[in-house]
Amino acid sequence: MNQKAATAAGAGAGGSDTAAPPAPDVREAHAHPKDRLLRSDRLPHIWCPTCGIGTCVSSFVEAIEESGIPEERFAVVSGIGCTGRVAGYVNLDSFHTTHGRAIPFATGLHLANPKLKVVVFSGDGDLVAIGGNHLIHAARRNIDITIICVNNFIYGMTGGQLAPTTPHGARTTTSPYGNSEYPFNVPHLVASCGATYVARWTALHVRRMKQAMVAALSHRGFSFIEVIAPCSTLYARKNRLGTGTDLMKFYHDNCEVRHGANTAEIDIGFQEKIVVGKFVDIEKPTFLDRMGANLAQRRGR
Ligand SMILES: Cc1ncc(C[n+]2csc(CCOP(=O)(O)OP(=O)(O)O)c2C)c(N)n1
Ligand code: SF4
Ligand SMILES: [Mg+2]
Repeated sequence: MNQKAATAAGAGAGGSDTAAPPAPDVREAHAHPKDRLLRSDRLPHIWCPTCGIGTCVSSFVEAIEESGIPEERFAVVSGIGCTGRVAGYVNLDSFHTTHGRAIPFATGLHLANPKLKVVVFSGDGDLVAIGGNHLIHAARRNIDITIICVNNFIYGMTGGQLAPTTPHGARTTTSPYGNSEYPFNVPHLVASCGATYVARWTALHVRRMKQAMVAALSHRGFSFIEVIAPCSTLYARKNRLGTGTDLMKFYHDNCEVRHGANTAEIDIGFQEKIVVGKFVDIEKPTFLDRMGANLAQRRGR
């Protein structure tokens, strides 16, 4: 037994006259101010260094605090993907559902208990590709839920394949010669379907993103925030866009804040200007408002 171990063993057995100081609580010593809203026992998280998803989560937990909505009223729903892991890291009632089905799951929660503040936090593939049909119908019905869509321009979790959000010309693992398709302009898609709050920010705009989240959480009706955060590992590498810092510099130099912009004019081209801002913020009866009014009318009340 070496000297150190012998001393420790002696102290532990009560054989020393100097009591050992209590072991420091490492978790407490390293407590983060947002730990209350995060499942820190699940950390470290799976996200790559410089990925924008973590930044969105940070803005989201700040928005929850700032919204004044009691935490027990929140329900967070995610689908499958890198972004889909958000549900597992927030210390709220949360649900990690199947790929593309976060919106119907969230709709069910909302209809069963309209007092809940149901938030869908998921990726572009989950919401706009496999889940696209659910997205357009939830927007059309003005279901009172909030959607936060991290658009990283690809399917991140499965290896960086082409998504319906990949900019024209961009390289992905399944488009080595560049994407020949037209991508969705997601804010325009949801706005045309009937979304009543629509905004777009990037992972650089942490404060604006948080403010948009606070606004979306207090909005009655279908609110949608697109956060542009190109996958810094797969998309950036395939397209030789540099490091996470280079991506941030790109947003800084190429984003144009244009509140109220016509969503038809905010397509995202490969390495072109990105229009950000709040595009839609209107009041309109929600799905449940319309259903209630319709039933009351039929019953003659
Ligand atoms: C029904 C079904 N189809 C396909 C998959 C495989 N899959 C898992 S995540 C994913 C795409 C993820 O892309 P996105 O939603 O954009 O999330 P990201 O990882 O980019 O954040 C796919 C195709 C699956 N899990 N389930
Ligand atoms: S693979 Fe891309 S999207 Fe997924 S965690 Fe890494 S950087 Fe983020
Ligand atoms: Mg994606």
